[in-house]
Amino acid sequence: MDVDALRDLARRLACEAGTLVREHRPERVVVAATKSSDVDPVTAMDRASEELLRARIAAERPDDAILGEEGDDVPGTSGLTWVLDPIDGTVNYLYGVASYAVSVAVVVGPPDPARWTALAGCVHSVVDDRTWTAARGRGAERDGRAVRVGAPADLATSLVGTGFGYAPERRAAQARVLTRVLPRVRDIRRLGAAAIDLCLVADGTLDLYYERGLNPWDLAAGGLVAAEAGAFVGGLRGAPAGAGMTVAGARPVVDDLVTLLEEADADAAEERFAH
Ligand code: LIP
Repeated sequence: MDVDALRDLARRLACEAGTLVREHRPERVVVAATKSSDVDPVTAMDRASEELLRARIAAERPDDAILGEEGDDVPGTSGLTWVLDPIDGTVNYLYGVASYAVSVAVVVGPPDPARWTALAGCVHSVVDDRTWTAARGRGAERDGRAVRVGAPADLATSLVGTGFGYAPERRAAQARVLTRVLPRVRDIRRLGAAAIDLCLVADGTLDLYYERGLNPWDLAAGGLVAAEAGAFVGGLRGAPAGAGMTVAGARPVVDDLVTLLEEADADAAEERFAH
């Protein structure tokens, strides 16, 4: 696999879709539809960005499969799957909060974070044009310069990113976990786009990150960027990163966060607490 060529293609696709999103943002963005809940929006631009990405991949890599947030899965014969988030941070895009990105990754194996091997990826931050890239075994970059994960002294002085799901029960459980985490860290940042959060861990802007409920397209590219920058990227109780929990950060401090989240049952099914 020429992972450098795959990384360069991921960058080109993410930046092209990012230009579309930036240059064609309407004065007033409206919700085109809702998905998993009334507050889980999709906009016309989410769909347009994904259509562009799919068209380019079909033209340049016709044998590859596609797994995208807004469209149907496309099967392939090459064994490679492109994992697409056309706008990660859609609520931020909707309100004009400047933290949303196009995320493009390519993986080999089953299109499942627990079993795939990520080969290359790019996260392009639309508003400020920051672009993080990574290729397996080749390290991670931001705007063409190598990045390394920060080395926080301890959990108590760590700046931690996190996020919340779209379902009320999920949020109630995440709020409960937050009451256990907040007293134990420097502070929390809820920036609203997991792909960017993971890349901010990669370049040391955030010390740690955790979130329950991520979809494959939220973590595919950002997770590789963080891992190639030297971060641990995984779940709880030895599980891989995925919907159950995604945690990222430098060892040994990230291990203290993992322990805290395990003690707080942060990966427990919400029903356990819905009373
Ligand atoms: C978002 C994630 C974010 C999470 C939101 C949502 P979307 O993805 O990036 O971290 O907190 O609930 O899942 O829906 O904007 O692609």
